[in-house]
Amino acid sequence: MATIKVIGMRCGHCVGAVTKALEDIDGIGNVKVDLEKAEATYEETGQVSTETIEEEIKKIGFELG
Ligand SMILES: [Cu+2]
Repeated sequence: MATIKVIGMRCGHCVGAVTKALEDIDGIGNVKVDLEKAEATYEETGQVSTETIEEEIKKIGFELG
């Protein structure tokens, strides 16, 4: 289980967008996003780099904390 900070989420739509973006990355599964904590947790089901995660999060308008 890994935890990342995601900056910029304001509502359930943001949570949904971040959840989907992370779920769509190969090597990531079981994503849970917490709006109040500004955190996402996930399981690593394969090799995935922080750069890949950062890129996908930025694409949809958020930043890693
Ligand atoms: Cu939102």
